[in-house]
Amino acid sequence: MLFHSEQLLFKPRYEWALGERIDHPETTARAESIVHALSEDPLFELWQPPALPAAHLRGLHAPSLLHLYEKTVALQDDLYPTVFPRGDGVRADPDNLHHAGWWCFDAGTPLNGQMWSAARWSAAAAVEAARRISQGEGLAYSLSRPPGHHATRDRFGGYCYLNNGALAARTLRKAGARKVAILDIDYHHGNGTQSLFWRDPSVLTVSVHADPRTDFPYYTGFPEERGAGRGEGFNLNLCEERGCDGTRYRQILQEQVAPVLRAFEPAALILAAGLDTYRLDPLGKFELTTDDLREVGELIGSWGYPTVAVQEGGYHSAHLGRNARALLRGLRDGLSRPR
Ligand code: SP5
Ligand code: ZN
Repeated sequence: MLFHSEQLLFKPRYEWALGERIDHPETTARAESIVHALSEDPLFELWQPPALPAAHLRGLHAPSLLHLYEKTVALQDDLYPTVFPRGDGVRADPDNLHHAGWWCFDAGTPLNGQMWSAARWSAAAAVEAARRISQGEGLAYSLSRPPGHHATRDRFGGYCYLNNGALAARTLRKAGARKVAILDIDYHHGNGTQSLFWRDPSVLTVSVHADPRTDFPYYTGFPEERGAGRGEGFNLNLCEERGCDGTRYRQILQEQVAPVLRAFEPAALILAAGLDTYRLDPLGKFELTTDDLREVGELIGSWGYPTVAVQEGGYHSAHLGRNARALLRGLRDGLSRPR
């Protein structure tokens, strides 16, 4: 498990939900729950990643977005962008925090003085996990928090600031992997990851998620989004109705995801490991149990790809640790099973 304690210093306090101010779901208790559960398990060791040079981020994210993030370290309070310009002739200045709305796509993802350090360590953990896989390990887990799969090249949103899983994929590609697949099992569509590799045939992006007509991120995640240019056909969106249970979920993985991965033949897999498909999750409306998550892990592991598991969502803090442990134990068991 890769994790840095500075990731705990970022505490978003609230978000806006249909005019109501609610407690922010993306809490430090989430990470603490996972650290606690995995520390108790002798199978997992806790490692601190090396710091990530800013240059490493620039290949994936817009310099203007990173510049804005650097500005946020001076913030004394939470900043929620409120002005979102669009259209031609708009010039946004990343030195002016009043312009932050240019780089933002929702009202749930605040900026404050602690965000940038936490987000960078979160990304550093994912990059280090990927580096370990490129050196021959079979499974590495990054406790990335804040999460990443909603972050695009130049926009933050959905509690995400840097796209940790995409950075992991790029790390593997740079280390020589010709093809990498990202499988996103978070309850929500991985819109950021989709957009980052939209035209890239060397990174297959697959996301299994709730119907965007009723669930965040609302605008994307439909099956007809398949990539473009040379990347056409290398993005797959599988939508499932609310109420989806473990049996149905594994059926989708087995019947619709496994053959696509097998045909693509990736050198490694990035698993965007959201746990908000859990039946008690306050945001997700699927019905997976802890044991289902273990079986999901085992099934994915049984496909045999060296795997970087990167934490995404999952908001039932009290059960989050044991759910992460179930998924990871399943993955490990699946990977070690003879094929
Ligand atoms: C990484 C990740 O899982 N991000 C999810 C972001 C979802 N944000 C929108 C959530 C809408 C909140 N509705 C409040 C319902 C509380 N019962
Ligand atoms: Zn999610």
